[in-house]
Amino acid sequence: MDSVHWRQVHNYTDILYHKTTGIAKITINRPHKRNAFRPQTIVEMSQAFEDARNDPTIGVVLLTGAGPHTDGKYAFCAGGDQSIRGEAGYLDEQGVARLNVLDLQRQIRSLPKVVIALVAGYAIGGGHVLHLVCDLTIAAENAIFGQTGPKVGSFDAGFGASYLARIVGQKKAREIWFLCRQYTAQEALAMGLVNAVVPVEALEAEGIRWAQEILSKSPLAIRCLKAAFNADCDGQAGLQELAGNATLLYYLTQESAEGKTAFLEKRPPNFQQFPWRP
Ligand code: S0N
Repeated sequence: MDSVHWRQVHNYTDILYHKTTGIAKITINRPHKRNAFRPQTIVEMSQAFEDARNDPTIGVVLLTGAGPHTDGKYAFCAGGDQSIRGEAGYLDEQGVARLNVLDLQRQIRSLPKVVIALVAGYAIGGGHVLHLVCDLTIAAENAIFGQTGPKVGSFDAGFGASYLARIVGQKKAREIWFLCRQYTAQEALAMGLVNAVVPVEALEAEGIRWAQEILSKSPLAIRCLKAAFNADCDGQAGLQELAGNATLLYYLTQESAEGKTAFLEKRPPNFQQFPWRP
């Protein structure tokens, strides 16, 4: 693997945001809470993902959790911060209850770049759903996966249920939610929940290796494939995303440009020059 130099992009309170050639890295930085998120964490993650989306030099985003904590334990993310859970969601600085992680889940899925979760330690509750909605997951050998909703008075009936079932199957998804057990990295690999398991000290290097392999491929091909995988699960919203990419590709053609140019030149378009392909 080429060694990389990470450049810090912005000073956030709850996350770290770094970039290197082709790759952005978002690190949830609340290890004292096992990287549980509060509304501010989600706002910052959303801003970083938006920045990565808008940066044409970035093709892959790594999502991970800071650690280990001072007690030696690792966490990717332990879900919503239960200490600030109010009656209608997680309270922000102004005391407004929010469930804004749902917006982030959609943002990650519709990001036209590849998002790889690097999971060391706990990926639990809403933190488990976060890795789930990433395109790929690389787990450290110490990773622990699970849902806690029915144990702690919450549930994710969106991607957390239906997309989980698409990945691991209906029976296993129901087991995960109904029993709230914890699963090892090897168990997660066996059920198709993660793509690879590596020693914790090799986790970031492995993520970079996968990212660099992806970066050598065609950006538009990867973009359309991601939209196609989403379209299979996301109904009209998924089709809209896939269709948007079809429009993007069409805009790039001379055939599409002829329609615009003819309009601006106040003449009839000459589409006869383009074939009706088989
Ligand atoms: C992760 C666990 C298993 C780790 O256990 P361990 O190693 O024994 O550590 P602890 O001593 O328990 O924790 C260390 C310190 O970290 C704090 N902490 C851990 N998790 C959280 C958390 N989620 N919120 C706040 N604090 C947390 C501990 O309190 C402890 O601090 P100190 O040392 O000060 O006591 C274990 O920690 C665990 O089980 N954690 C709770 C996991 C959990 O239940 N998470 C919430 C699940 N629910 C959600 O995530 C909501 C999902 C969601 O966000 C959502 C979904 C759909 C629709 C809307 C929403 C939405 O709400 O936005």
